[in-house]
Amino acid sequence: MTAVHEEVAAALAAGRPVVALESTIIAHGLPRPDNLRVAAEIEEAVRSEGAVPATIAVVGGRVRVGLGPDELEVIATTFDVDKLSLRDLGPGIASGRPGATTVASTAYIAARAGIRVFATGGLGGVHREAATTFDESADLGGLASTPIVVVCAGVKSILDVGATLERLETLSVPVVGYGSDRLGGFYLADSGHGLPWREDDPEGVAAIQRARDALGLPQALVVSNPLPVDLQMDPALHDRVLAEALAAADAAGITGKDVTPFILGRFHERTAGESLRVNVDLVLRNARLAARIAGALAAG
Ligand code: PSU
Ligand code: MN
Repeated sequence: MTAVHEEVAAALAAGRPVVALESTIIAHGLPRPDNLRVAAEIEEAVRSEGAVPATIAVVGGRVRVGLGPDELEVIATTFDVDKLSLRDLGPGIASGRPGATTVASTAYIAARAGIRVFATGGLGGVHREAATTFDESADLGGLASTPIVVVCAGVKSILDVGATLERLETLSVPVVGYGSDRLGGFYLADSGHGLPWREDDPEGVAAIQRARDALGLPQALVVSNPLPVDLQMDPALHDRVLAEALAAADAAGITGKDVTPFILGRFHERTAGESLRVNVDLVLRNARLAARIAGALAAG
């Protein structure tokens, strides 16, 4: 059922650092045709810091932990790749169709394979209209039940970030700011929310995860790696496009798992390449930091 790529298997067996990467960002979060090139760049960013990348997806009826170039291409270029969160994994595998894994399902598969660190872009969470739609990402439940370090640029700024932080607190998911006391704002440097814990080097994060492991705590450790201000999207552009995208999603009756890809797609259409540039910058930064944290964990 699960096929671990031989380079990943060898690294895990030898205790060398491995970083899991998700595939929904490739299939549904980034525009084509850039997504295939970016997927390779994310893997290269992990390698540049001395770790082995393990991009996770469902291809050919099997869960793949580490993709070859052909499998990466299937995920990046196939029309209508399924978006598989945790509840979709069973049907998605049984269908035989290619499927991209979200934060929740990637984390689950990675942890089961023995991978300790995972890099993504921005976390899913509580949507802005959740009080009436009940739309909360399954990422929250996944993070509550999967022991792995998740490096992100905060919560996606299209969400209700404050409500998401409250839910993470309720679910006992720790959020640590890397080099900052503030939660990253995904496309923006600062979400406007402070964090209770901060670390300034990979060893500090590794020490936290070792302490958690020793206690058998089942949740993920979220590491917020905010973009520096000079790399963020222009906040005025962000707010304008977001308001327009939320209204468009509402008018088009978009619901369920289509909401996030729709709004991110709208950003890619309406910011003249700026959302792509920012999304790539933040995910490459997260991949490099994740590799350094995996290195620190492997060293200890
Ligand atoms: N980060 C990005 N782009 C993305 C995602 C994260 O920079 O597309 C994906 C992740 O796979 C995450 C998903 O799990 O968006 C959340 O979708 P939803 O809100 O439907 O749970
Ligand atoms: Mn949702």
